[in-house]
Amino acid sequence: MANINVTIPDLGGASDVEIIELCVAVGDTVAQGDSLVVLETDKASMEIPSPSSGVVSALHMSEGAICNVGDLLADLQGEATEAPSEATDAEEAPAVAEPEPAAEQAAATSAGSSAEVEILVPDLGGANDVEVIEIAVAEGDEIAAGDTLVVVETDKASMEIPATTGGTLISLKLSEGNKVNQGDLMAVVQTTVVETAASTAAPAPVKEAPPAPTAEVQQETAPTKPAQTATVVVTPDGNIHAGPAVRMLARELGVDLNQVTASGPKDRILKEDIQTFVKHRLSTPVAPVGAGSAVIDKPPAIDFSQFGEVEKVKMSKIHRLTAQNMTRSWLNVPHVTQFDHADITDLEAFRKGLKAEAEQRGTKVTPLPFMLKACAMALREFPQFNVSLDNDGEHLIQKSYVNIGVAVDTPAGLVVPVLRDVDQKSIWELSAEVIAMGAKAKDKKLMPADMQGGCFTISSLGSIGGTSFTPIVNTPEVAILGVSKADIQPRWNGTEFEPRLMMPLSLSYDHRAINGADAARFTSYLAKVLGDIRHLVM
Ligand code: CAO
Repeated sequence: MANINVTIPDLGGASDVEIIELCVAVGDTVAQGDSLVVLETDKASMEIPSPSSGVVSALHMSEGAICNVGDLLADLQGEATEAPSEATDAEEAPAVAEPEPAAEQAAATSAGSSAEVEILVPDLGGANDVEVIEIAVAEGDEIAAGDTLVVVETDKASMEIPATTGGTLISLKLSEGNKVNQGDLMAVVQTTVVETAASTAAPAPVKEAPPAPTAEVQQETAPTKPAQTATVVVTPDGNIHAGPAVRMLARELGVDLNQVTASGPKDRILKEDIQTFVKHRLSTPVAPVGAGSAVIDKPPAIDFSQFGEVEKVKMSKIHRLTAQNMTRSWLNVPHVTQFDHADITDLEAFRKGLKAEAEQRGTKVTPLPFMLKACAMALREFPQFNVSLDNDGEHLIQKSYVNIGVAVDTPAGLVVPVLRDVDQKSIWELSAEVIAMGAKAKDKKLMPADMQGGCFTISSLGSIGGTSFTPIVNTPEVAILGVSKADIQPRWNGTEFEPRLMMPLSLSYDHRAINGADAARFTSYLAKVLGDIRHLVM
């Protein structure tokens, strides 16, 4: 049994590096290569592996401690894994696998003041046939010592293999997908050699394996060749633990690692975690801008054929667009619906009195043109309803024109043609336009311009039935009036109940733009105007 002092290895030039995780405790039995601690520089995290198997007899650092190369990290009681006779102390122990003499060829030649240096694959923590997943350089590149040449990936970790020397990369021997082993030739770098008497006299072959983070060992009895692992866990965003390959995949897919749930050991994000995240996102509608960060899961897919015969029917384009618009409005707009009734008894008497004249004019007057006219007046009276919210979240766009859309149900889907300058048009004009637009809509003749520029929408279900409903605001408008079927109801006139024709009004509004009191004033105003249409001429 030997007492092995484990010190902090070369950290790629980094100093004052923080220990972010202790992986062992005093008394733990560790195998060679087991992680002792995890360090984090501003660029990367790295695990410091145990150079030998044994029992941790002392830990000289705790989480949060700042360390530098050579600092004493831990004591191990164990067997030295290797005892090269030529090495006498840890300072001389190589940081990486010494090239085997058999593999050492005269691969480098001195060229006056330059030499070609072969860079070999270092010890990969015992892993064999490791895949190259990324080539970080190209032939002709000027590289510095420490620059990443390639990224390899074992089934446990990704590792960046850095250049051991700077210079011009004159030959790259690997490509993506290659399987590599320790000692394989990765690249040849032409580097400048500072000529010394020795180098001039006998230029030595240069063959280097890159130093990966490793634990150097100071051993009292015999030096131990350090184990090699290069589990580089890049963590620029705080406590995220993800290897370079995972990070690269995240970058390619535009995935924010902060949002990914890690399933690897010690909360490490794995490739599968990214894939799961992306799959989930693709199948989940993301709330549009303005709806905060809410993400709502789709209901699970169900095979309805298990319950009976079914047919899959394609939605029309209008139907699909309507679905999107409705979802967007529903998710963006804080909706409130204000209900009211308008007494249209007198209006209906007047309207019916127009029947003969309407026939003469070749048209028909329904309650809708009166609704349009009353809403146009209300929009003038309450201009806060004639706005859109600016996307900057800080402004309202106040409109001076009064264009009102009318929802029309067609076999192809719901469309909303817009009637322009409603405040300036007569009931006759509006009647003709409603009929014309309704016909155009049903004949699929509406042009995009016919459906743009609305300030407010009326959705009338009065010809069908119902007592009230909650229409969805037709964004970017901020309010919509739902009209239900007028019905005779008993109303107290002060001395008795009398039958009155009451039309239900359902005003949905965007509570970001309009407050409830204004909504109540708006519907009260509509009820007043529709209750006595002499107000329409005021
Ligand atoms: N209460 C009672 N009766 C009403 C009414 C109301 N609120 N609104 C309309 N009516 C009556 C009309 O007076 C007419 O009856 P008469 O012929 O006896 O006068 C009858 O219902 C049919 O009216 P209409 O639907 O032909 O005309 P309109 O002006 O009310 O509507 C338009 C025009 C284009 C909206 C219509 O053609 C249409 O498509 N209606 C379908 C309803 C619809 O799609 N609404 C959109 C809902 S989507 O959210």
